[in-house]
Amino acid sequence: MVSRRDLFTGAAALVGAGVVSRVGAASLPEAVIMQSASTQVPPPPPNGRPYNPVVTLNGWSLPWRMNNGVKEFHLVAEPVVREFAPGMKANLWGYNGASPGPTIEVVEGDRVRIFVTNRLPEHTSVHWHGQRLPNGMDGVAGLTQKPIQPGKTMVYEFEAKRPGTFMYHPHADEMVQMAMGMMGFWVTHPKNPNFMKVDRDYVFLLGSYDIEPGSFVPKTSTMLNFNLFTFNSRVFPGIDSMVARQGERVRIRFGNLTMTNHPIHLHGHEFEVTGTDGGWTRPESRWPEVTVDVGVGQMRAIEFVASDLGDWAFHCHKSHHTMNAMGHDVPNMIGVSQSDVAKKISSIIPDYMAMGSTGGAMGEMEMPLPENTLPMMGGQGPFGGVEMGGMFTVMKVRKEQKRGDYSDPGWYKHPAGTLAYEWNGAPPEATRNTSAGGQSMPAGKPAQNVEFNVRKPSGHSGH
Ligand SMILES: [Cu+2]
Repeated sequence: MVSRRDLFTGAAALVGAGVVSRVGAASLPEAVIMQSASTQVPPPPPNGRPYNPVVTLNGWSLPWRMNNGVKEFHLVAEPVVREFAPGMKANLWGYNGASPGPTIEVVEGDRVRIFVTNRLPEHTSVHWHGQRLPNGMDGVAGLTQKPIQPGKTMVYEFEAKRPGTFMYHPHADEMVQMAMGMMGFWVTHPKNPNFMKVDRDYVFLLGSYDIEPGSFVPKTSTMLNFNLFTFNSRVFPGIDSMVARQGERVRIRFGNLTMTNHPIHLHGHEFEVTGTDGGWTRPESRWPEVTVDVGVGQMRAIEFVASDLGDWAFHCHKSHHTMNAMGHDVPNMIGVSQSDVAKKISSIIPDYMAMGSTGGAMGEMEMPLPENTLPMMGGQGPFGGVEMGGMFTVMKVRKEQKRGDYSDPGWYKHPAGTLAYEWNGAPPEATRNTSAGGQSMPAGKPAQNVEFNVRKPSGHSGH
């Protein structure tokens, strides 16, 4: 995993690798750009009202300046290069050097002024998803404002009325601009920093891209056949782990700006949905879950007590969403002996790749990959290949993790007697059920006389 966590200390003084200051016109707040794709833990707020900052997974929070009581931010819409995981970079559009853009953190009741400079080759706008604001600040090009032309800066100004979780994204050429990665997170903290206080508060956006292996730019007309599913435009093993000290209360907030729903699943703990993009849920309306489905355009905040030590998987439960770019058009050859068929086909179709005849085990397939793509699954865990990529990361709960420490503690060391183990007795006689409707395949006799279908999936239609 990546180890990092550089800090910056607010708008005035910037320290840390990856943060570059770009001074604009004198009247504009400094536009800070981010060049790193690793998680940047924000410091306590340097001015304004106090709050407990969120931690953006593989992202960062945008510094601001105070100007006569108004919190001023400067967003720059621009082309960016985003590393999805080591070995693959994409040319996206984003804000201030990264996609997703920086998280904007304000406090309930703050007067907020956001300068948006457009450095894209086409016009844009910014919609502040979920906010109560004057209609003319809602950012829908053509409906509530003129679009922001290339090279121009427009100013949005409103009071952050409702505490909670929000997103921002363009409402101008949406299909292209969102497929290119233009989106960001917004958190309005409650006035009272003790309201629904948690020990750790993680945020990220769910994303999807269609980037052909070997190419660098997403296809923007794709509606269903996406091949990269991301947490904050990173894919496992490029996604940082989340960490918690045992017993801490953890909140994780995620917003969905993809074209489909994502059932997000946490192992080893039950959680409750405590917030949506419409606000905090009432305590009497909550129930325990281990998976929550996040619809398109929705946001969910979940909370749980990190009670159990370990490395707990946290992922989208659609198995195609925990695969990376390759392999979405792979024929199913389970049960078929392929000894040298694959080689012959490869000489005709260079990028041909078949699933193993005993199942997937794609994490262990060694296929030559085109430049700039990722194996379908690729991360190494302490016990071998983790056969997932995409929307997958790990929630690491440790006794010794210090409060406020977000550094990766490494892999969990399982105490004696708490790890699945091999049974070493004699192999059992197989029980065969020959009653109507059930018949086992004879052992050791693959395929012959057995009819099978090789079906080539056409993509993700219908997911
Ligand atoms: Cu998903």
